[in-house]
Amino acid sequence: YPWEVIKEYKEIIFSYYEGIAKISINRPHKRNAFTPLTVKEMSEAMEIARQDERVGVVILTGEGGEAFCSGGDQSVRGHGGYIGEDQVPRLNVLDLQMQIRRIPKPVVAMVAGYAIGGGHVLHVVCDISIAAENARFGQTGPKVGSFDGGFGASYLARVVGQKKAREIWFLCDQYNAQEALDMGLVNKVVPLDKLEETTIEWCRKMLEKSPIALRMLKAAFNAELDGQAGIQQLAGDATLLYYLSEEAKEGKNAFLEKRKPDFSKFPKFP
Ligand code: 1HA
Repeated sequence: YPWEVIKEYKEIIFSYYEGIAKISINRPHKRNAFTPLTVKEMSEAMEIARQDERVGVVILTGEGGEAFCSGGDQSVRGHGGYIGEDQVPRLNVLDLQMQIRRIPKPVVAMVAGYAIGGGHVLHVVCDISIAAENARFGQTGPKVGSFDGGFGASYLARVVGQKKAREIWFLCDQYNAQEALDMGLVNKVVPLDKLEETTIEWCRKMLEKSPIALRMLKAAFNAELDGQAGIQQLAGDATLLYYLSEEAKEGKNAFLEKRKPDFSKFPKFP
């Protein structure tokens, strides 16, 4: 596929093709483990994808076919977080998880090889996960001295159930693609050489649908789980729709024209 680079980065590849933005971690020598810079670049790309009106769907993936992402780069893990050039310890992947959840467009994890640790959590928070047959899933926190008790625990439990989520975290075993499919952790498993083709096919099916309907559904799925913050997102979308109406425009116009608003002509639906 003729992906065109949207912006050049050091540790990711950010590209565009027919309504789809692809954010791909480019550290295959480290099984696509992320540093603070990788995450910063992914965050910026996600924001660009959000603002870009051409983009209807985002694919999150990793280069090389051997790993989606193996989590935080343990070689830069320091005192209180992962340390970048500025020497400041960070857990900035948590902000990226929030962005994936908040962006009002579907985000699809395209998983080849390992999705492990913080890399596993990244695919978990995506809306859809498509796995290659070589995909392997698992958490490692309790083995390497870490844990993600946020979406990594609570949302994982919503996806696979409480018993399975506790097993995944407490035992730190790895699961193959078929096992992941069986527990509802991924949507589909395909041969590695069909992974991108299938993912694009799924993206195209979503791109043919009403963007506002998809947006409202994503907000609604989140709202049930995210409490006040989830309702804020859904309510914001309700305001967006209201701003499109003549009724809302009458309020604004009356203010600008320094007159009393006349809402009498608008229906009072049962
Ligand atoms: O838990 C959190 C957080 C929680 C709250 C808030 C923020 C968080 C942020 C991050 C995280 C975490 O991600 S903790 C979990 C960190 N990740 C791991 O424990 C996975 C470590 N990697 C592995 O277990 C394995 O490498 C693997 C199962 C993914 C692949 O195994 P394989 O195919 O045998 O390859 P391997 O030889 O181990 O790896 C290839 C190279 O990549 C090795 O380097 P080399 O010896 O060639 O120099 C290996 O060291 C490197 N590598 C792989 N994963 C990582 C890594 N280097 C640093 N960090 C890694 N995560």
